[in-house]
Amino acid sequence: MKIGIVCYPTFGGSGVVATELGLELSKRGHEIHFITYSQPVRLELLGANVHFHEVHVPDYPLFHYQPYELALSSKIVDTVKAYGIDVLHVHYAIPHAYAGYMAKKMLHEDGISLPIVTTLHGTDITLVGSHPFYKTAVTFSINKSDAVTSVSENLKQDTQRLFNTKKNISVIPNFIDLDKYQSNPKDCQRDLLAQPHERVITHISNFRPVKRIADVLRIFAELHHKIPSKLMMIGEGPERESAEQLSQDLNIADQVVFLGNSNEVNKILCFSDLFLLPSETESFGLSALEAMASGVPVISSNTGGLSEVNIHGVSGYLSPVGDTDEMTKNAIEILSSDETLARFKAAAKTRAKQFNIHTIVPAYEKVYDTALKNCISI
Ligand code: GMT
Repeated sequence: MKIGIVCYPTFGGSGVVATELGLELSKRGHEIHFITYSQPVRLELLGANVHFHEVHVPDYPLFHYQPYELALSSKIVDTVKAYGIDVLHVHYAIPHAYAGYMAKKMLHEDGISLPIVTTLHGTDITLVGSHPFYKTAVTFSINKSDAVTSVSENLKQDTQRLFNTKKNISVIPNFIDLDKYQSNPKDCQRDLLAQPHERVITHISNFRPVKRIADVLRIFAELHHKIPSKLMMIGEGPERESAEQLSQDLNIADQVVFLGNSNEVNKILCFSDLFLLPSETESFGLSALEAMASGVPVISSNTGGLSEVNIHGVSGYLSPVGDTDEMTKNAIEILSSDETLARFKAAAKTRAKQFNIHTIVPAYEKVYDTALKNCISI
C-alpha cells in the first residue's frame, strides 16, 4: 500500500508515533510518504520505501498568520497525484485532519478518491481541540474522516464526550520497538552522570505547563534527602527556564542535570532507576512506556490514559494530580531496597511488552483496509 503520513515533525509524542509507525510500515513492505514542514526528528533513514515531502509556507508580509493548512492541503494533493497514494494518515487533528479533508475534496474534483485516517493523540482533543475557537472545525474534521483512531480508551471517551460525536473510534495504543530498549552496556554510560551509590531519576517531556515540571522537582527535592540520587531532565520547552530557577530555589541544582532534547532517550533510560510523569493530563504517556521498556518503573499521576499503561503497585504507582507527597512516598518505597527496585524494574519491562510494535502496527493496517473499503464519498 502507498501511505501518506502527515504529522508534526518535532520531539512531541504524536510525531514520534507517526515516524516510528511509518518506518515499521515501510519494513512491512508499504511505501511511505511523510508530508510535513521539516524532516521528522526520528526519521534518520530515508530509503527506497520512505519518502519525505516538505511543505513550504512562503512568508508574505500581508499575512499576519501564514496559511499552513493551505500549503499542506496543496502539497497533499500534489503528492497523492505524483505517487498514487492509496490512503492518507493524519496524526493530530489540528490542523491536519482539516487539511486532509480539503485535499480529499480537491482530489474528488479530479475523480481521485482518498481515504483519510485521523489519529487523535491527546492535546488535540483535551486542551486545544475542544477550545471554542477550534471546536466546530475539529468536530467537522473528525466526522468527515473515513476512520478515526485514538491512542487510549480514555481519549476515545473524552472525544465522544467533548465533541458529542457518534463517530466510531478505534483504540490503538502507542507502541514500542522493544529491541531499541535492550540495553547494551557499552552504550549505557551511567558513570558519566551519576556516582555508583546514587539512584538515577528521569523525566522526559516537552516542558509544557501540562507536564507539571515543578512537581517533578518537588518530588525529587524531597526524595533526595532520604536517598542519594540524581535527576535527569530531558527535553526543551517553555517551562525549562523556570525549572532551572526552581532547582536553584530548592537547593537541588547540583543534583539536577538538564540535558535538552535527545534522539537517544534509550541511552539515558538504560541506567535510570525511576521515571517521573506527574502530568495534569496525559492521553497515553509514550515517555512512560519508553521508560518501562527500559525496565524503569514509573511514578505518575492518575490522569487520562496513564492507568492503561502504568499498573499501580506493579510497574510503578499512580497518584492524584498534584499529590507530590504521595508520589514522593511511593518513589521512596520503590527505591529504598535493591530487591523492591529489581521487582518493579522487571514488572515494568514485562508490562511494556504488551505494547510491542510488531503486535500493534497490524491494527493500523486493518484500519487502512477498512478506510479503503468504506471511503466516504464527498
Ligand atoms: O504533550 C506531549 O506529550 C506531546 C503530545 C503530542 O501530541 O505530540 O503527546 C500526546 O501524544 C502522545 C502520542 O500519542 C501521547 O503518548 C501523549 O500522552 C500525548 N500527550 C498528552 O496527552 C498531554
